[in-house]
Amino acid sequence: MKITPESVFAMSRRTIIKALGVTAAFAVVPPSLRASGDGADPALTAEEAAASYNNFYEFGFGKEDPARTAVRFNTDGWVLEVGGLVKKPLRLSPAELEGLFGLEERVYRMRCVEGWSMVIPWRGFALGRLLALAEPLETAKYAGFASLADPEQMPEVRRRTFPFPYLEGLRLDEAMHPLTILATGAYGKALRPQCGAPLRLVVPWKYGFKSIKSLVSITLTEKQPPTTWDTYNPREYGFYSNVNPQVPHRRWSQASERVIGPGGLKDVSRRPTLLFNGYGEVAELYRGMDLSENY
Ligand SMILES: Nc1nc2c(c(=O)[nH]1)N[C@H]1C(S)=C(S)[C@@H](COP(=O)(O)O)O[C@H]1N2
Ligand SMILES: [Mo]
Repeated sequence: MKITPESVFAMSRRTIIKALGVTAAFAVVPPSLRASGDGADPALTAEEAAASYNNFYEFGFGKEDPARTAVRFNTDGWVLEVGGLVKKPLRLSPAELEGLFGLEERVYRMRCVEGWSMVIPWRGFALGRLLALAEPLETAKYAGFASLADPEQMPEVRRRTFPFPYLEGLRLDEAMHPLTILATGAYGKALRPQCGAPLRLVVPWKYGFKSIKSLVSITLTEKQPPTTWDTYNPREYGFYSNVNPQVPHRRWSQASERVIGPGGLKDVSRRPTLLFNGYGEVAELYRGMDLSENY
């Protein structure tokens, strides 16, 4: 069904869920999952800014490149593979995923390791529900994620300027955490190419680079999977990459951030960065771990 983007925000949450044809059982989101983490209802980043200031290296290294070079990104016939240490390997299209799991709106803050942040209304479902369907084996401890690397469609993949495919990884308990979602939309409509169409990961308590775009595979493993940034520069980018104001990047402080607000790229205000990006409920995942050692 079609949703008019402009009318979506005029609707109540309940109406949105009805309009999306999502059953009530799927639609119930505990307040802690909707809230910004510190209780305040955050002001959404202007949609235009979220769609024109992007990191998506496959489509260029400049912030404005992906919006331009990804316009004709063709995602027809897309299949997400779930495999590795699972009882039931899966191959599902984005439409099949939406049919299986429904869609909920999640307003999350996104904090880039570079020091800027946005507040984005995603539309998606908990990754844990998909992983449960695949039935992880006892031996599975991690999930590895890979983006599409199509030289025909992605200029930097064609030029081989960076180690593509872009890879990411999570510990299995992080991947199963209810805050971790796969998004097929944002701002009430399907994801734009530059934002990771047709399907991306969103892990709101970690730096933005963990939220891998244009996802084609999820592989459960026993050992920690290689990730693009940790392989490329392990001193600066760790496997965990939890947002943490007390653990500086090697070249800059992470104590505060520039929030891109409702007025877009001209509406930027500085605020203190919060531990786990404000999503304190994930702290239990790291009990007993030294967060500056495991950065
Ligand atoms: N495949 C892929 N995924 C990616 C990236 C990328 O270059 N390639 N950039 C990451 C970084 S650094 C950030 S901050 C977010 C940006 O998401 P946005 O452009 O939707 O704001 O995507 C992440 N996912
Ligand atoms: Mo980022």
